[in-house]
Amino acid sequence: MNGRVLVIGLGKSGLASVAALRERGADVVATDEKDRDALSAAIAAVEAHGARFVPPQNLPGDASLAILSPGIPPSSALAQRVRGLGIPTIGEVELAYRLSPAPMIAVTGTKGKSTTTALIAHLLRACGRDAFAGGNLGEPLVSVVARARPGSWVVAELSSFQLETIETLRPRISVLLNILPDHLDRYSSIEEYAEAKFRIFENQGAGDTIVLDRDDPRLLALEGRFARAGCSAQRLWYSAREQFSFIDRGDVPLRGEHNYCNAMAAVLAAVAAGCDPAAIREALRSFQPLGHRLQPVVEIDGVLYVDDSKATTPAATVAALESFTQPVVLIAGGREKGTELGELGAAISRRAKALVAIGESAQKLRAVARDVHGESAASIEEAVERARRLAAAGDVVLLSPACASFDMFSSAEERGERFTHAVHLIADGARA
Ligand code: UMA
Repeated sequence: MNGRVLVIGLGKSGLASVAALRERGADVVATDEKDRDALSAAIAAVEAHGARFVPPQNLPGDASLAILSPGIPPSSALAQRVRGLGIPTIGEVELAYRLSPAPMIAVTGTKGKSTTTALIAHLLRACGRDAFAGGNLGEPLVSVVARARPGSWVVAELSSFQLETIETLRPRISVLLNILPDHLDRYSSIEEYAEAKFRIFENQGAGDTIVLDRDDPRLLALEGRFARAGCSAQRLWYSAREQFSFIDRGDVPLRGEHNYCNAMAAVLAAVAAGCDPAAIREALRSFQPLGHRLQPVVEIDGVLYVDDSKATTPAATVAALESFTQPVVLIAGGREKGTELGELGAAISRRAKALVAIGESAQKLRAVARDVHGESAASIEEAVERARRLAAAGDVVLLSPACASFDMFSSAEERGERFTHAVHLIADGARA
């Protein structure tokens, strides 16, 4: 790659872009708005790749391309300044697409993206294909595509943030699972958020496939739009209310109706990729759920502890609550993202016997769930202890926060690990 490239943001996405661009011989300059002291490890990594760090006030005017990290909105002052210098700006996933030797299956939606992405990759591999999964899921897409070959499939989880900065990205197969309120701290409305997600289809055409949930009214309404735009990509619709020809509910090794929907989407994507339906059905049974998603931890004194730390939206927690028939002691709360809590409050009242609230949103959650017994805890360890006292044999203690983790933890994974650790300490005490 010729010329100078500016990488903006030095988290996972930015550092992976620096590495990929340097491997292709680009002259790379990188910047980040964090305090320089907090950036020492990132700057060392940039320099180890033979690239150079510049503070955001010293941007190079001569860069021919800029790569924006998903956490930095294109409307931010920094991104605007870069465009003001006349530097064309794309996101890391657009860069990954341009560098990829393999066709892409892209998955978006508000909830279920990671499970569906991992499931598609699992189904393809079990059917003898070479598949690599990544993107919003964790490993940056630009690193994933470096391992792919022309005969492979790249299975990409794409967030609305990542889709805001695509240009030519054209999935061979796209999957849109659902649109529910999320990230309303970045978007002015759910419509604006939905439009970012709909960009997944914008370059698709003849020979491509679009997989969608017919039960989501925002998605069903897209059919009119596709028809008006003369979209020639094939559409495959699924519905939990209709007969599905490839699998039964009993074939899905994951809890909850929402996971049946994720499985139907994944199966259709695998069928579109040319896998044999009988082999897909067989492969589905051996899928291992991803961590921190309705993951059973251990049973103590007849109480099942479940880690659903990756539920970072109210809708995800509602789905989690609805996947149990037993009484639930719910641990929830954290940093809100501007979403409505009304429906969650109703689901807690319907399904939970008690709520232990944590983090910045603790008071607000207790207020919307005032019909059930509520307590607040200052740490996840205290929350586990309170939940243990509130639960009786036959109950479930469920960590399903409905919020982001960043008020108390560095990530949703760390929150889940701290929960799991606290639960194991209780289990050890119970055995002693
Ligand atoms: N930064 C700035 N200015 C800003 C914001 C951030 O300079 O205005 C800098 C920060 O100082 C930091 C860097 O940018 O050094 C962080 O970049 P980032 O926020 O894009 O985070 P990454 O570590 O690169 O992780 C990103 C995704 N993060 C976001 O979209 C916020 C990860 O998704 C993704 O896994 C990773 O790339 C690899 O693809 C996380 C996420 O929360 C899990 N996603 C949202 C979600 O799932 O709801 C969309």
